[in-house]
Amino acid sequence: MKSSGTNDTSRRAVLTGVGLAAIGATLPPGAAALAQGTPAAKGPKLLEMEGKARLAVLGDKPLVAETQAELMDDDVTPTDKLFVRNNGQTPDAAKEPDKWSFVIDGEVNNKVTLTLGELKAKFKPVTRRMVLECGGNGRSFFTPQARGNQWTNGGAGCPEWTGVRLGDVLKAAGLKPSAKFSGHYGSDLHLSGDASKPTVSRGVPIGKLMDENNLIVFAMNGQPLPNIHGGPVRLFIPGWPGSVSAKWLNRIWIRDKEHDGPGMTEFSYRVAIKPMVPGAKGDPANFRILESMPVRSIVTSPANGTKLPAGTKEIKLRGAAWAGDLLVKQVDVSTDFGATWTRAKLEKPKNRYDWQRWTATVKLPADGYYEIWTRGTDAKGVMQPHLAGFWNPQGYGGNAMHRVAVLVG
Ligand SMILES: Nc1nc2c(c(=O)[nH]1)N[C@H]1C(S)=C(S)[C@@H](COP(=O)(O)O)O[C@H]1N2
Ligand SMILES: [Mo]
Repeated sequence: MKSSGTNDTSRRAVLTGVGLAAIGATLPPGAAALAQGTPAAKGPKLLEMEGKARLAVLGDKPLVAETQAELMDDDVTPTDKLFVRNNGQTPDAAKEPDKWSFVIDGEVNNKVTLTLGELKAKFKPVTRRMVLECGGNGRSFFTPQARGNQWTNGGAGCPEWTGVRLGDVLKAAGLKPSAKFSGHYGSDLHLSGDASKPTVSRGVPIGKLMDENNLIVFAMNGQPLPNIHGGPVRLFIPGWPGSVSAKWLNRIWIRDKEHDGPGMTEFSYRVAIKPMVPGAKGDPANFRILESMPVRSIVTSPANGTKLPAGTKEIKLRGAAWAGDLLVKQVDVSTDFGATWTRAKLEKPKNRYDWQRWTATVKLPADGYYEIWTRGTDAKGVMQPHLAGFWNPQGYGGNAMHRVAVLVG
């Protein structure tokens, strides 16, 4: 496992001293087309926000910024490196966080209103390292282009979340037998400025809602949850699209039927039941809700575009892998475009829903251009495909193998 000691930092500085732009300059146009570190290649706008690293901005209004793969090299994602995905306007930071309140209503025996202060006083805190992943992660790999933010693999991160178990709070409210689904609401203003419109409101079936890993979160990496990540209070439901994890939480509505808030209908967070023709319009009747996220493995070191000294004969790789509700069983890497594969050393997760770090050492027989490919296989034996398949209008499930280019000499 990687530690953040000085050796590591200096080693990385050497490896990433020259970026993809430099490799691009030495290659004919299009030659690096298979590699996926698109941010550097496209020269993205970088985020400038206090408390955040220079993430790649995918959109301004609403603010969406993804984490470059090489910034996902820490075992625990530092707060400044976690991606940002807003659907509406960013609210102002709460002045008195402990007075922040939310309600649980609908199909419950007792409607519950709790302030953050009460939540901390009445329920046992839990801390767990868990992956948050945007439902659209990997969308940019679809052909033809799917609608929405063009995420590469950077709509994911694995910080340490502290909160109380959602199930404990729901037990206090008492679910009625009619409880079937949840609807989550946050206090961020809709992009249009219309206060009567919820920005996004998604939910999950009661079975998933009661999972003991779900938290009502008030701290990240040991610090109060930052405003940009939904502080003072957000929901965190791991394994499923990040959009169910409402930021600035103010209401959990327990419903007697599937929730129909913005983000639940038509093609939103839905995938085709019967495979559709890429680029076709699609019929909403052919779609089901995307639940567990698919398996994904990424190379976090070296960075895409790394130039290595002439004569370099082998390279140490590091990465991460995760698979929604499932464990990752295996990670393999290739340096010859998938002709041969080497099994990586895969760590166990610290707790359920943690990502799994991996390492591997591969040989580079001669100077020249290489691509490092990685592919994960989940506990059910399902592997990442070479390309993003099962096209759908809004581009969910784009979990093509990750590929980074390196140039020796
Ligand atoms: N209230 C509210 N909650 C929200 C969102 C939002 O726009 N508003 N975005 C969702 C989406 S799509 C994702 S992927 C995650 C992103 O969380 P982050 O910005 O902390 O990374 O928050 C989810 N919760
Ligand atoms: Mo998302």
